[in-house]
Amino acid sequence: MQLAFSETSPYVRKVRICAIERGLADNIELVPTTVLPTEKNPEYTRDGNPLGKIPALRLDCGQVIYNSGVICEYLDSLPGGDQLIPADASRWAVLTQHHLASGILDALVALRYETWLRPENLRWSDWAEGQQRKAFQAMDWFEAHPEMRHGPLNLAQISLGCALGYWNFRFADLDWRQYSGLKAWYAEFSQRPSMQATQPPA
Ligand SMILES: N[C@@H](CCC(=O)N[C@@H](CS)C(=O)NCC(=O)O)C(=O)O
Repeated sequence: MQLAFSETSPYVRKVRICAIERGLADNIELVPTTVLPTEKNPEYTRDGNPLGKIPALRLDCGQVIYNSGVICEYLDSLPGGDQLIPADASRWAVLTQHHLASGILDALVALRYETWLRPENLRWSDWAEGQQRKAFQAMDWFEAHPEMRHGPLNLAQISLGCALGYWNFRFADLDWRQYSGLKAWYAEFSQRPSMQATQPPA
């Protein structure tokens, strides 16, 4: 399998962590892929994801699947280590929490584009503040629900770890350390070998 990849993408990181945790990483070749919402990558939009977003996973049969959550579900369907998406009644909670943590990423990635890519004279501070607010609202929920951080490793925890890692990577000055439960959890979670092996560049 081939994964369209960038070291800085937190969505790619989520997929890589799932692959490592399920013992599948050796089956995946990482293909460096440059994407930006303001520029077309003709080869990748033709042969990979027409939306021009990473990650996308090319299966050995040639089929391409994209969206990090869909790819993680696919990896979880393959024979490997413990399932990251439970099959029992907790499945829907885990998938919903995964979506919430991915929503932090969506807000932070949008904020990153707004503050780094968009020309200064076109920026809209209300919109940027709205994205920050969404991220903090989701953090409020995670802080108030410590039970999701315990128990067997699952996709929601991985997604939350990637969100906090991206937050530190791109927005070190936007402090989230007031969330003492999340801070303590992340200090431990970020030591997992799969998190260490997929850290964004310094
Ligand atoms: N919902 C998508 C989001 C993927 C995404 O936005 N990836 C960013 C890189 S971190 C990207 O491809 N940006 C390029 C663009 O938006 O055109 C997923 O979960 O895979």
